[in-house]
Amino acid sequence: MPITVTSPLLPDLGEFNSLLQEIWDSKWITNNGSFHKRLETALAEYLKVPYVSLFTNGTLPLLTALQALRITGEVITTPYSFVATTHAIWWNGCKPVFVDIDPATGNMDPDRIEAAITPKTTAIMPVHVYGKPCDTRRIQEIADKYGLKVIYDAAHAFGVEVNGESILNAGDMSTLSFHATKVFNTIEGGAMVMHDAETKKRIDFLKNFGFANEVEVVGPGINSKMDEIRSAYGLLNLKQVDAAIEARHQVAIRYREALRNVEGITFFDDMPGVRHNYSYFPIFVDGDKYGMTRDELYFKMKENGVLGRRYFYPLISTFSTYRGLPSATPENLPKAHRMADSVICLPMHHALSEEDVNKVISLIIKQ
Ligand code: T4K
Repeated sequence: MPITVTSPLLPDLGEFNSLLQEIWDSKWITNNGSFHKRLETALAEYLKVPYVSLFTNGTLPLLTALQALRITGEVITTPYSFVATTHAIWWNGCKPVFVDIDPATGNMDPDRIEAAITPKTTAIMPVHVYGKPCDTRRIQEIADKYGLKVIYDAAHAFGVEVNGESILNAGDMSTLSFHATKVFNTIEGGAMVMHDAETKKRIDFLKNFGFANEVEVVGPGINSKMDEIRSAYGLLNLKQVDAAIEARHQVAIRYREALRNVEGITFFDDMPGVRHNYSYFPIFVDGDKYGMTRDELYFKMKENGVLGRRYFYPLISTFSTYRGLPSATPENLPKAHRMADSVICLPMHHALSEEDVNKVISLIIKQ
């Protein structure tokens, strides 16, 4: 069996079956049913945020956030992410403006934001990449100075806290992905986090075609409601997510111990005051020092049944839709290119055995 980059956290099948029985008995399978409501409440409590609105995946809340805030013109974002971040900007008819990253975190470099602002800029869409918190205070200061909205793509940042406070409370809205490959999954799924009841109401309208009631449509909504089956599945997974995060933490500790002194291999350490979720474990390969290029190591691991992934290579700014944008040039994004060209995300999930972890390590250590 290959060792894959991740493996989904699955609820107990017996418990899931009894919730399915409840759903079957109720004959209410979607459209804001009781499991949907229960999961929203449970997640708000777990994540320490005021309001959560569930979605069918992590892409649609990004689209909906831009729509809800009536974002137009240009949106400043990072090229170092999964392509969904930039697609959401494009689908709203806005122009993505890429700024380079800070290599210390992989996140958008706040020092580069002001130079990218033009009279057409209306929002900033940063990503807490790999669940590492952005410098939310600095980003907010810039946003306030120029009157911009901030929407965080927090797809990787489930449960991440800074000094005891959820990172999801930063900005105007944050979005989450509950895809099978994420720390917390509902198979497919996602959510938006917002600060007040009025916004939650509006988002709930927008994810249901814009319907405020049977006869009134208050905006160009979409259909992106999570169904009852996935909501029930999510309720069960929520009970075991802390244990899963702790299991991931132990894997991170082991990787760090073993790889710390390997010439040409670097990785991130935990940040002070941060509750991390260990969603990914990226390493960065310096080919000259390590003696093998990133791709040589990547394919060697693959041939030996260790399926790491080069998240996030290629950079979003190099894809055909975006590469013609003025901000997409490699000269504008040297640090993002360097990171994309050196990264391998090692297998990281709750169910990795000691043997699996040792195999990954030995493939990196023994050239
Ligand atoms: N913003 C950011 C920053 C994101 O990273 C993402 C998604 C989004 C927004 C959008 O959220 P969603 O709309 O997806 O909810 C995966 C995921 O599909 C995607 O959700 C994720 N980011 C992205 C980083 O990675 P792939 O194409 O790498 O997944 P795949 O199918 O190759 O799976 C990777 C490994 O996981 C497999 O080798 C084995 C394991 N796996 C996967 C699945 C689907 C399983 O063991 N079981 C499974 O069912 O994209």
